[in-house]
Amino acid sequence: MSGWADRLRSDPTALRGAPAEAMREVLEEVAEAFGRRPWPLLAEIPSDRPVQVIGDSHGDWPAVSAALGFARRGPTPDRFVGLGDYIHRATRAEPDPVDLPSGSVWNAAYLLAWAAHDPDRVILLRGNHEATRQLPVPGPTLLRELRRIYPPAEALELWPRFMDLFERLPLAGRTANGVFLVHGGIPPPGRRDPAAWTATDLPLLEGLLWSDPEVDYEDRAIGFSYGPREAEAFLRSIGCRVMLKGHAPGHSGRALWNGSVLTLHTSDLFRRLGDGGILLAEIPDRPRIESARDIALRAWDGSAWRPRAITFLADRAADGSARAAPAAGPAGPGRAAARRAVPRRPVA
Ligand SMILES: [Mn+2]
Repeated sequence: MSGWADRLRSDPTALRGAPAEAMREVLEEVAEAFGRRPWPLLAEIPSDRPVQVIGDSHGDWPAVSAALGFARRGPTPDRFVGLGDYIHRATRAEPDPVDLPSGSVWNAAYLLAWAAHDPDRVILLRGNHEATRQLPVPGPTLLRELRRIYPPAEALELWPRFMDLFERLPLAGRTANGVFLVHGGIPPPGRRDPAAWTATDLPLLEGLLWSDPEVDYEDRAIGFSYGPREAEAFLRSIGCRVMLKGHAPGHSGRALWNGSVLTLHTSDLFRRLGDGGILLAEIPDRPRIESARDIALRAWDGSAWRPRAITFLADRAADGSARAAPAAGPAGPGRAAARRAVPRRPVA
């Protein structure tokens, strides 16, 4: 045991300059830990302490390590949940990671090392980018990023080791106080009972990892759209009132449907979308979470996590654009407005 995983947990770039053998050692340790204690498809997360949640990070290890540092700042660390998409900084406009070379590699290795070391407190959910061998994503970059660090044969040998580990991560999470945590959306009809979920069900993966709220739905050619009534019915069926998700960045930092869905992104790549910022959400340790109004949002300013107000959107205006909910508490007219039927677009 040469301790690479220990070093990595205190510094995401600790393996920079080390041979591929060091990364292999870390990934083997993670695989052993996951084997000793396999992750369920739905991670059940106790609410005896706050839960800090990050959205899509896409290789932004400085933001991720700052978030995990915040979660672990006290003598009793908070729980920490990642909503997926730790790798691939590619967008169609930016095929190569520029600011953080090989950021996907360091971000993934750092988070995996933590999840293996402290599975009660560090829980990584799968994003669509971690399921790319089941449902391909456009422009993946993990292998290219590995090749920048390691000789080609070593990179090609490490790549499937990363993917094997990602494919063992939970598809979603549920806190005891009623928050559903997932990368994209709700399961498609016929798959709404988590007890019947299976690891190889591609429509289930598509629903959870690729879907978007109808207001964010775009022609990805994969995934489903869902509306407020479907989302609320699913959440109630599993004992939840609120969903925290990543994936579609258009409403990052904003709560849809009067506080039932909150979207988060935790990456420099998306900091200008939605209400902007590199975000961290805190689910408090109270008995029940009724709305995103119960959740504390913070944004990273480069040195600290600053409190950030959440924008609450109710439903769609007649022109299809989202509009702000009237300012009201959970019992006010904003809540009633969210329960009205809204015009729906057919499921794609
Ligand atoms: Mn995604």
